[in-house]
Amino acid sequence: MKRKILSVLLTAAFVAATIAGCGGAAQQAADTAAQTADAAADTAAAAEEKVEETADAAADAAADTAATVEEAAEEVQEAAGGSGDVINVGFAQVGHESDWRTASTKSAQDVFSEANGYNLSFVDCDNDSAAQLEAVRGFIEQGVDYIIIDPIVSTGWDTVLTECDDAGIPVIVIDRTIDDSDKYVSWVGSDFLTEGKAAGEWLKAYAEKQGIKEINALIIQGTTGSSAQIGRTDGFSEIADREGWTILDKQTGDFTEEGGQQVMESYCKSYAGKFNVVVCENDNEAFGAMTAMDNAGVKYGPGNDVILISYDACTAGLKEVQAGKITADFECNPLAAPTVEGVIQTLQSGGTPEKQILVPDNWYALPDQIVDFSVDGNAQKMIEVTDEVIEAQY
Ligand code: GZL
Repeated sequence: MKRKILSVLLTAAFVAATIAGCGGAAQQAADTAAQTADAAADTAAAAEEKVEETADAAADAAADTAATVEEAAEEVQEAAGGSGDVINVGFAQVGHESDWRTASTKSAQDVFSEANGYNLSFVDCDNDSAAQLEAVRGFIEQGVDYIIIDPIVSTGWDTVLTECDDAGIPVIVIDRTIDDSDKYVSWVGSDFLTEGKAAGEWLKAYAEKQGIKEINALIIQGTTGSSAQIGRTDGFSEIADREGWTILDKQTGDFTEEGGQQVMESYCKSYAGKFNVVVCENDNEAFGAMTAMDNAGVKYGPGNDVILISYDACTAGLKEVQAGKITADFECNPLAAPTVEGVIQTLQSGGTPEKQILVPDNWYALPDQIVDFSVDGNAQKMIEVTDEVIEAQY
């Protein structure tokens, strides 16, 4: 618009000069005015172009600045351990070794979902302790809000938990325990020692009912050094020692079906005809032991030579109880994620959660194998395995 006004004024000047003075001097003046008008118009055009270029450059610079500011804001939020409403959770899971583990992982993924307001960083540590420590350090670098750990083994944790503490990231331990550090907010899980004692006290009562005088037991242990293995072995051994039973051997099957089968194949060779009880520290090991005993012609289950005891009581395990293969199954409940979420919500609202939160377990058998027994003076209730119970199991 300015350019247009300027052009009109200069043209008017040129015309005025022409009218005012015809002749040589006048012509010169007119020429000069025309040249001036052209130069002014060029200057105006150049000025406008410069203004437009400057405006464009300023707009670009402003856009760049805005982007930089947004990025910086996101980084600040990340550094503060999360952006906005979403709660960032890192979960270092043991692995994928058993039906129990599958249920535990699904429970966590269902609870810490995007729909529930979480961003879950999940690492399957494949039963590798070094990988698990690395996963936790990765969560620290990510700047998550909370770290959940199901510790493969119960020691070697204090250094990395100190790093979490220094980073201001609360740690919640789920399922297995950490025994060499207390730098975590809460532990949510089962009482493995009680599980072992329950299996022992049940066997004592069941053997009495069946008129079995001598117990010669073989144990297929879980992952060596895991609190689940330690608790179950110690609990059962405490009753065995008290009752004068013989534990012929204890070897780890690493909580896997393959491990259970390998150990049982060796047992069937080394202790042929000498054992009447097999204790598997989880159902997947029991499935493997069943295959090995089938192949070796060993009869197990109610009414047969060998009593087969198992832990976890997953759906597939209860089906084997119902089929008369596993004689009694001692549950370890994997569905602790909702309780862990409760711990996180308590922390979010500035509260202090309990340090230890026990998840209840149940014991399962068929009617003829259900007997009354107590653990540490507490009467125990056994649940009859039925289609409905199996349907409702994890
Ligand atoms: C027990 C859990 C054990 C299960 C196994 O709480 O850590 O690990 O008993 C699993 O099935 O592999």
